[in-house]
Amino acid sequence: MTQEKFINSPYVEQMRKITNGLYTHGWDERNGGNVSYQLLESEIKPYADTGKVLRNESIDFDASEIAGQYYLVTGTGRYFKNVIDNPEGDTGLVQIAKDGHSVDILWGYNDGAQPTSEFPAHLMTHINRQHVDSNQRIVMHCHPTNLIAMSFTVPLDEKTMTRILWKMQAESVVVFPEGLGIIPYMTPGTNQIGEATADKMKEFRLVLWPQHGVFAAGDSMDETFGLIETVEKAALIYTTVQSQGGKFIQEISDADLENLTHRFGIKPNPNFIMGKSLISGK
Ligand code: 2HA
Ligand code: ZN
Repeated sequence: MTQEKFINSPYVEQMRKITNGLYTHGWDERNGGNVSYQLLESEIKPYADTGKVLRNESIDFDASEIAGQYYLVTGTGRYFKNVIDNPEGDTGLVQIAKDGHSVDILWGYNDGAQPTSEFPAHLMTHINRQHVDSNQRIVMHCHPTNLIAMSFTVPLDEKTMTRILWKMQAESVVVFPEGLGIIPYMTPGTNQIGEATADKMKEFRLVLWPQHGVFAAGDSMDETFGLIETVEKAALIYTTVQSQGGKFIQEISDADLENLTHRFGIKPNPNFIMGKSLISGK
C-alpha cells in the first residue's frame, strides 16, 4: 500500500480526459451523458483512500451477478464540462453490494452525488458484454448530434442505418463490423431502457437510442470513445451529403465493403453486408 491518493490514479485521469473530450465534441451538453469504468480489485487496492465504505446507496434492480465488482462512475445530474476540475465531486468509485440491490461508495461523490440516472443501462450492459468479451471494461453514453438527427430521418431499421453508416467512409465497417443496434424510443433512466439496451449489447457494441443518443461498450476508454467518434463522423458525412442535395452519384459498393473486411481480417455482420445501393435504391 502506498500513500498515493486515488484522485491521482490513471483511472481518474482517464475519466477526466474522456468526459472533457465528450464535452468539447458537443456530445454532452449540461448534464448529458454518463460513463462507467469497471476496475479490478488489484487496480484500486494500492490507493490509500479506497478501502472504506463512505455510504451505501440503493439501486432498484438486481445486479447480484456482478456483486463485488468495482465501478468508477459519473454522477447523476453532474456536468461533463466540470468533471475535469472536480472529479472527486462529479464521479465516484462504487462496489456492487452482495445482495446486488445497493452500492457501497468507496471514493468520490464528496458533495452528496450518486451514480448516473442511467446506472441500470450501464450495469446491465456490463453484465451482458462480460458474457461475450472477457476484456469488457467501459460503458459510455452521449448525445452525438448527427447520429441523433439521422434517427429522425432514416428508418429505425438496423440494416438500413448500418449500411448507410458503413458506406459513408471506409473506416466504418472496420471499426463496427457487427453494425449498429437500435432500440425503440424509450424513457431514459428506466430499467426498461436498460434491459432493451443490454439485450442489444449481446450482439452490438453500439446501440442507438432514437431521438436521444448512443450507448457504446468496449475494453478501454480509447476504443469505446473511438466507436462513438467513428459512427458520429459517418453520421456527419451523411448529414453533409444531405445538405449537398442528398443525391448519391458515387458510393462505396458492397464489393468495396467486402474488400475492406478481407484487407482488415474482420467478419462483418452477415445480415448487413449485402443490400440496396445508395445510388439506385435497388
Ligand atoms: O442525464 O444523458 O440519458 C444524463 C443523460 C440521460
Ligand atoms: Zn442521455
